[in-house]
Order: sequence, then C-alpha cells, then structure tokens
Amino acid sequence: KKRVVSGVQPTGMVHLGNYLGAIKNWVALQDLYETYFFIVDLHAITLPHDAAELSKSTRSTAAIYLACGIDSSKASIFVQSHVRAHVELMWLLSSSTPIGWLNRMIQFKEKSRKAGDENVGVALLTYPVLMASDILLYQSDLVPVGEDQTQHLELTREIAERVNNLYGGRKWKKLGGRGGSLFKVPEALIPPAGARVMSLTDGLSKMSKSAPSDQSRINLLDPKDVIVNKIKRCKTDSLPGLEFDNPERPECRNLLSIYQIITGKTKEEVVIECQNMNWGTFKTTLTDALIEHLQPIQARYEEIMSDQSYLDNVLLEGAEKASEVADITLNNVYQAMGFLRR
Ligand code: AQP
Repeated sequence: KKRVVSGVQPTGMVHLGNYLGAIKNWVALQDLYETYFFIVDLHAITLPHDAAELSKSTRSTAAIYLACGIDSSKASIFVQSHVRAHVELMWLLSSSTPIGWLNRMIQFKEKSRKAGDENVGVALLTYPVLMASDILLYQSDLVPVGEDQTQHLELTREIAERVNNLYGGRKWKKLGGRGGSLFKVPEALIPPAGARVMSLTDGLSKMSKSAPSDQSRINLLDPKDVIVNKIKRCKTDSLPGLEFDNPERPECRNLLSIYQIITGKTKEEVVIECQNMNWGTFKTTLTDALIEHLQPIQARYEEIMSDQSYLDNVLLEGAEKASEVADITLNNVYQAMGFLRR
C-alpha cells in the first residue's frame, strides 16, 4: 500500500477550512492507503504560542480527528512530539539544506513581515525542514497539501533528492547500508476542487485560525446558536439570485461551495436548488445543513473527551506504530552520514 502523511497544527480551534480542506478527505484516504495522521504540535510553536493552551489544543485536535471519522484501527494517529525522530531527522536534514532555499519560501516572507522582527524566531525560517522530516521519515508516497503548501512540498522533494545524492546509493553501501535511496521522493495529492474555504467576512481571504475575528470562521465545535449567528452576519452582496462562477461574487461562490461539500450534492444540483433563492432563504438552508452535519461530530467529540484513557491509548499506540517506521529511516540516515552507531 502507498503511504500518506498529513497533519493539522494545534494552534486554536479546528475550523471548517481544516475540516473540508483536510480532515474530511483523510477519512476516505485511510481506506485506500497506509495513513499517518498526526497533530503537528512542534509546528505550533513556530510563532509565539500560549504554553497553557498547547496541550489542551493537542488533545482536542486528536479528539476531533476521531470524531470526524479517522479510525485508529486503520490510520496511525499520533502527536508529532511523541515521535522523537521528527526533530532528530530535521537536524540531519538541516545540514544539507542551503539557507537560500529557505529564504525563498513565500510563507516565511509573508509570516515574518506580519509577525514583526521581535516575534520572528529561527524556527519560522527552518520549519519547512521539519515538515520535510515529517514526510520523509515515513517514506511517504503522497502528501495531501493545500495550495499554500505546494512550495514546501517542492522543497521536501529537493531536500530528499539532495540527501539521496549526497549520502545514498554506493556511498551508503560502503558504510554497511543497503544502498539505494535513503528517501522516497513524495508527490502532492491535490485535494478535490472547491476545498479551499474562504473567510465568512471576506470571500477573498482563506478561512484561518489566526484571523483575529471569530466571526470569520465556523469552528467545528461551535454550538448551534453561534453557527446561526455567524451565518446570519456573514458577508453577502446585493445582486439577485445565487451563482458559483461570477468572479465579482467571491462570497456567493464560497457559501455555495460550503453547502455543496457538506451536503454531498453535485454543483449542478446546488445550482438548480439555489439559483433563484434570496440570501435570507439560502442562509437558513445553509445553517440547517451545517448544524445537521456538525452535530453528530460534536456529539462524538464529547464522548471521546469524556474518556481520557481511550484517547491516551489511541495516541500511545499511534506513536508506537509511527516510531517503528520512523526509526528505520532515521537509523539509515545516521548510518549513511557516517555516525558511530551504538
Ligand atoms: N481555509 C482553508 N480551506 C481549505 N483548507 C484549509 N486548511 C487550512 N485552512 C484551510 C488546511 O488545513 C490543514 C491544516 O492546516 P494547519 O493547521 O497547518 O494550518 P494552516 O494551513 O496554517 O491554516 P489555518 O488552520 O487557518 O491556520 P493559520 O491561521 O495559521 O493560517 C492543511 O492541510 C491546510 O491546507
């Protein structure tokens, strides 16, 4: 079976964008591939973070994975920092990653500009190397990535090829290794179209955990009245009818797309159903569909959170399974780089 890895950062509340763009798609992937879904807590400290919140958020994100249908008998579900190999391999990869490759990363440029000099730690520059480590440790074939992460995946591929060339093959064999590639070079798994969920208050920017206003996103755990209120107040326009493909109407496209994905209808079905609706009617329809979709997830979440030992066990088993695979890769790289083995 091909291997797939992916994760969400425990940096706040998981929102509809994380769900529709990532977690919901993983549920189908776990039946097709050998999957590793982790909570990327080490990435969550890239920008200044709240220490008291991190572990709570990590637990909650793990419970959300399970509540959304990720199944621990199919996928390895674990916390990134529980598998030490991630940080170790990152250091080894850093030595072979030219700093120019990292300086080029658009997200670094954007996030460092926004954060201001005082808040820009070295980790903001080097975190794509940690991401490369996350992926390469598992010899992943496919990585589901949003548009915003394609540059980082390309970097991962470049790092893999460079380390394979520098230390793999015959050189590794001479040091007692198996020879061949140290890393599989992974491919991107592009998510289904329409999976980029935009802000409720601005149809041109993505729904995001870090946006200051909570009104801009639907959190997966938002209670019913909050969802009603957020959809009631979300940005719309004053044109008649509803349509997907008018570039002047990004909010309209976004809300219709959300409706389409959570109801599982086709675009054509949604067009027929909604094209003549006014905003008031559509907002009620969308709110009802959201509540109907999220309510069972929220109920399962409460159940999972009420049994801490179950969650601990899932994470422990997940970390053990993941470590077995990760340690093989890590040990190979140590060997190929010439480290004295214990
Ligand atoms: N708006 C979105 N639409 C579709 N997919 C999205 N993802 C995030 N936002 C959207 C996908 O969720 C996964 C996990 O993301 P992350 O935790 O690494 O955070 P992020 O990509 O930085 O986005 P966030 O959650 O909104 O945080 P901030 O505020 O930091 O930008 C990824 O697969 C991502 O593509």
